[in-house]
Amino acid sequence: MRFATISRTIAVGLGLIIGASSAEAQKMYWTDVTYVKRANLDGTEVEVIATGGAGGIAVDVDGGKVYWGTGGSIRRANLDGTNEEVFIPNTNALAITIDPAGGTIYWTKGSQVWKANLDGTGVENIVSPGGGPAYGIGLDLRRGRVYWADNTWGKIMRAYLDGTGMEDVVTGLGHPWGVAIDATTRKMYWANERTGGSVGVIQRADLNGSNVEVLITTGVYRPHGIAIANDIGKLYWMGHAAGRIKRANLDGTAVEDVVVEGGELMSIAIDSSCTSQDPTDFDGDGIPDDCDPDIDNDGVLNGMDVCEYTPLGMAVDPEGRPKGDMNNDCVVDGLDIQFFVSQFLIW
Ligand SMILES: [Ca+2]
Ligand SMILES: [Ca+2]
Ligand SMILES: [Ca+2]
Ligand SMILES: [Ca+2]
Repeated sequence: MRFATISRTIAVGLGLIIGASSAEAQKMYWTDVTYVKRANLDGTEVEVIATGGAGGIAVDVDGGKVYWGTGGSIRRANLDGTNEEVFIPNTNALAITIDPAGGTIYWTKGSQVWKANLDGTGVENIVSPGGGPAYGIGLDLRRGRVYWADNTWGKIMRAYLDGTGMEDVVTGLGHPWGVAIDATTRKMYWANERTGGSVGVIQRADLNGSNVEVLITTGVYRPHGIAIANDIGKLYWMGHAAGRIKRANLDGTAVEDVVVEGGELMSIAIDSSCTSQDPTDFDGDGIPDDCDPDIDNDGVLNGMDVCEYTPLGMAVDPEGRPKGDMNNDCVVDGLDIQFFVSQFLIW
């Protein structure tokens, strides 16, 4: 998996230089109410890869699998649709996202968030907020959080990857649908399918919920799914009411149609969902920090680490703090000895 990530990054880099052939072109995958389809990012080569879509969709390009919800189960197949199988039975996955490096899938079922390992084990309900359906979900692996949009409550919520720390991030929205996270720029984008009397807007905010802005107001067509293609700096969304896949620059400019097919378009995923504009790789494991669920390789997930980074190779306690860190500053040095002695002197 590690080498696949590296080779993928190299392939993308070469593709930008020499012009990728169609066989290597990045793809977008989507569900409508009947099919699962894919196409190149410029909208060419649309093909049906499965029937029975309607729910969420996510791509694990390193593992070579696409996952989608049918209403009754999560199914998966190879990227070309072959070897289709039931992955998780008896669940209605409205939105799906994948942490390829961590080998984990997250999905919404009603207002709940569930997770499982990509080998199908460890199925777990991590939060049950009790709102309406959540059609959008996204991961900020760098800070170890999962985000989702409650369509009825009109808000974006988040929690740590184990479900603890659930909180509202943005409230008072109309009916938010898809959510896309850009960990590098610390921004989240969402599709608001109805707000006030309008047929929807595309919005964004900082990952902590501040600086909410309306990015795109015209030609959004009651937007549903949304996804970011970091390699080309584009934002894609499903124009549900017009059967169109639209895209724009990340600042909202240059809005254009990419696919015009009719039908009710639901969710979209892009096969670079865990690439990053920032190549920083603190622990040197080949996974950029933005995509690495454990940046310092201490075995504790980002967001659950008490210390943001622990020295590589240093023994840590179960919270991700270096052993021997007496004064809780995440560094083991002479200050810890001073702290220890001062405690001793007090007694
Ligand atoms: Ca790394
Ligand atoms: Ca790591
Ligand atoms: Ca860690
Ligand atoms: Ca210390």
